[in-house]
Amino acid sequence: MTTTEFSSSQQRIAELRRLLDHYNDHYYRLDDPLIPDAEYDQLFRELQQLEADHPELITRDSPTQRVGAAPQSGFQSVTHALPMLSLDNAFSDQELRDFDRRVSERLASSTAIDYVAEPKIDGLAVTLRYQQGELIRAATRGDGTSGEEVTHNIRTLRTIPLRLRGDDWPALLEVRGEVYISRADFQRLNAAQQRSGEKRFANPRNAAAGSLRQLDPRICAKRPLRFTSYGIGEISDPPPARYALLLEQLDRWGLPIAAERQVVHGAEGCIAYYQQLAARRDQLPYDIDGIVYKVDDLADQQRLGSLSRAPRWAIARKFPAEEQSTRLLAIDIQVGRTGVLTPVARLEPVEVAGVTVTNATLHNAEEIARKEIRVGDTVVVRRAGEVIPQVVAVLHAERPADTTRYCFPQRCPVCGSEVIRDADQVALRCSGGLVCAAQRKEAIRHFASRRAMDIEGLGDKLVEQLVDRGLIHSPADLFTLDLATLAALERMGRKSAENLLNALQRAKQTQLDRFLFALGIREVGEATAKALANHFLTLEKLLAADREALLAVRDVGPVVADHLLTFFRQPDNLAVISALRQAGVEWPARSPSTTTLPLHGKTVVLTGTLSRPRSTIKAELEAQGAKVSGSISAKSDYLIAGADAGSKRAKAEALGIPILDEKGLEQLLAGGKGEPPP
Ligand code: 9MJ
Repeated sequence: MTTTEFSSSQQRIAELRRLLDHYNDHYYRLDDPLIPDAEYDQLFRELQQLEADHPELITRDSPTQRVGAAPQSGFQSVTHALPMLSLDNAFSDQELRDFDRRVSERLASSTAIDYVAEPKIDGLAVTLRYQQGELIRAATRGDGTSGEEVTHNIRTLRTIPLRLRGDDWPALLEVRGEVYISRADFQRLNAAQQRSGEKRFANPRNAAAGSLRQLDPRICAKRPLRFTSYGIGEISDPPPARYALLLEQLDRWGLPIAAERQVVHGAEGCIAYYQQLAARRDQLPYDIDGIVYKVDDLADQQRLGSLSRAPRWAIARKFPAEEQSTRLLAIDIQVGRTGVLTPVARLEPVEVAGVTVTNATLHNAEEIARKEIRVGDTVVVRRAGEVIPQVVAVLHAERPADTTRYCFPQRCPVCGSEVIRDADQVALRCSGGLVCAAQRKEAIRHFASRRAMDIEGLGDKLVEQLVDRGLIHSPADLFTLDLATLAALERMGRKSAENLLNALQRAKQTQLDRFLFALGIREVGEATAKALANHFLTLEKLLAADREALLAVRDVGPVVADHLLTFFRQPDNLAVISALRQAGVEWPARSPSTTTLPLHGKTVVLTGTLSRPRSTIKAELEAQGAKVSGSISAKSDYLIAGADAGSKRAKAEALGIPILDEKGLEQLLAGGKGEPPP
């Protein structure tokens, strides 16, 4: 080795130590991770390798010689009677086989070694000291030699017994395991943090660590911490002969153990277990970052012994990291089928859990603001299981100087229409409706669907082709297609083209309610479309209706009324409707006399001051088939009399016509809403 090579190794070692110390401090002490764990692991391994190549450069303060953070002031330091070891990692099946071979060789074993395989829970290692069966002290792992006393907080964990069950426990027992938060509890905790205006936690591990670090046990008591046992420290009696039996013993004493643990044989047994658990990883109630394999025979564990940092009898097989960091190159806006604008991160390609990721969802404008995401940032991307990759955090320390806050577009990037915010929803939406290219395909599919215009033979693929080739822009354009154009499309013969044209021809004869449903107005389903058609009878009357008139329709509340107004206010939507009618789309006239509406044939007169506008009440009565007349006569069926009713009331009384107050009116209308009288 040349002196230049040596000095460059020396420099890199110094740099790695500085970086790792910095990241460690943020991760452990500040609960503010700066890089994903996988990246940390990678740097750590690089340092380990360099130090292995240059043992003369190892110093006592190297991160490889001191895992974890030093105890802080405010907590009592506890020196562990037996060191709390960490685990060596295997990142591939081969590294696992190498581990198994080393174990076999050291034990001079001719048969497959038995291991206990268990999930590697991503939490916080602690040790619990039981004397005469009573929990007397709990401490965090710290640097493995000494940690912090957290008895006051650990006592608040309901999964940890304050007194061991049974009476066969040793006088002194130290139990080791992991404190963690389940995924579901974590979601609830973060939602609560947000509601009370407090900082959300980056992940369950950090939430667990932050909780144990509380000086006030009342705070920790409110955190959903759990515990699982995976070993022992000091013990006054000899333990069982096998690790699997030890776990069962701990279980009997009332300590939680992992349900997924399993005895496996040899390296191949280990690998089979890995594959099986990796497939179930997303269904587990807690985050795991790998699998731990431990030699089952405790006497063999003794014989194998430990290195300074980790035992020779155990190894952690790490899963491919679900999180990686990469650069955010741009934020694009995707327009979904209902017009919802979804920001999508364009990323510098990065491999996450075995797949190259170039895009990730940013959910919505609020999420971008909450996470303070900017174009140019280095972001943490997470891809768990089949879930779409997500940007989970920004590494603020790596933000370039020239970035600016992201501004969400105020106009649809596809059609230029105004972007609107849903009432009490976070989604931003393009108001372009039928004319927005991105919404067009979906709108046309919906328009053609069986319960809408029922255009047979107009499948998804065909709509796709027609829109992509610019042959149709709106549902109205469907009716302008000709045989030559259709027959020239992919997978379209002359016969299918003819069939489609016939189907289009047939579809022109429709019903008003089907037509309204086919327009795809938000929240106007079949039932609402029918109610609108029955109420207004003609499209013209519906188009002319103001908010109040719309609210008079049964089934129409403020939200639907606003959707209708927004839709019919768009000139482009009106142009599409007009073009459809020009093309010959028509429906039979709907008239109250031809329907079997509940108040059909009844004449009602209104008088006096009513609590709602007369026009509204009139519309409601008419919607149910009643005729509303201005003057009382022998032919009148009801007089609805409000306050200060004058001569009409007197006349009705004289003629013996039923007089209803507003309550009576409501009953009349309510009665009419049910099935028509026989
Ligand atoms: C976790 N984190 O689940 C160990 N661990 O054993 C399990 N950690 C461990 N075992 C010895 N299951 C040192 C650490």
